[in-house]
Amino acid sequence: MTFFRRTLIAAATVATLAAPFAAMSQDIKPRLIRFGYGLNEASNQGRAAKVFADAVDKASGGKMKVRAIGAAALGPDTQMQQALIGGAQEMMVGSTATLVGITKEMALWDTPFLFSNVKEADALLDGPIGERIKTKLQDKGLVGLVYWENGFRNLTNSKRPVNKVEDLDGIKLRVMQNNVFLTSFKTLGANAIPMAFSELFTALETNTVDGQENPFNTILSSKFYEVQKYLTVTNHVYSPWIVLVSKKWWDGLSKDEQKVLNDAAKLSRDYERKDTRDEASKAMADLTAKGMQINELPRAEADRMRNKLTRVYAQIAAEVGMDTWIETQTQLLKIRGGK
Ligand code: TK8
Repeated sequence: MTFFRRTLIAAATVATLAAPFAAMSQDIKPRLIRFGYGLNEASNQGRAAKVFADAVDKASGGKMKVRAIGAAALGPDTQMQQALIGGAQEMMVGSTATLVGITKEMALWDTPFLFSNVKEADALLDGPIGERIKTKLQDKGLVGLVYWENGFRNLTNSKRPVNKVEDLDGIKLRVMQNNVFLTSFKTLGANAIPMAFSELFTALETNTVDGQENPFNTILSSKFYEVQKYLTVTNHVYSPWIVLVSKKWWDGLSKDEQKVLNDAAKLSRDYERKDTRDEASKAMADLTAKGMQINELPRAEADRMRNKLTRVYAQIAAEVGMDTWIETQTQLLKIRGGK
């Protein structure tokens, strides 16, 4: 092959790759995407935000730049959601639980003990039900790209090990700003206090609250082991995170730019779930080494919790709609039967 031909082919390849962004080539400034999140940079959330940012940079040939901003520096989840709706911020990742005030169907994911393993979670979140609930956000000014894994939530506190439901009595427990969580933990006897995640460490440190509940990964990355002695493995609910875009801003993007974000989001999701699961599988040993006293909630006690929460299940079914509720149960039975 002559040098000339090779150069021509190379030039043609570059042209093809760059074609979607040809229209933008007059723009000197890349599109800046502020991507906010609540946890530290050194967390599963922070690592995946970086993977997302790198993927967007690469796929857009540097024409789209994601600035990942962690530690709730752009505000807690609920504040960022409003900034996205208003168009003052482009993207974020956060809990689906704090979105329920905007899109009530998100409450489905708050259902205690809904999933028994991550396979079930992936199937439901990435399947038609997860998609439909995500689409509902669009009426409210948000575009949901993908679900990331926050994880199965466990309980920590500074008072005592929780071996039975009654051990929760009177424990001042921070919960997310979400009615299902609030009602559930009140029903179980805790003194449940809704609070933004960004205020949680200080609240634990100053004993404004005695405890909280989050997945292993967050207990580690947010250093809750410094201010909490007891960890009870409850797996009481599987929490997703959702990657959100301001619809106002999204509607101004070209189809190719939207594709860059969609593809990078999927890539970040696959990375994030794997990373989270790897980290979670080692977390018990890590947290024990950090001095936490860990116990597992006996199965019979988990069943007692579930039974006490009957009213909460009815409340969720009403919020998400009976069709979706029944379809969810049907899907889960199918997955479980297929094992
Ligand atoms: C991080 C939160 C966190 C959530 C919570 O911003 O608030 O407890 O589990 O992951 O979204």
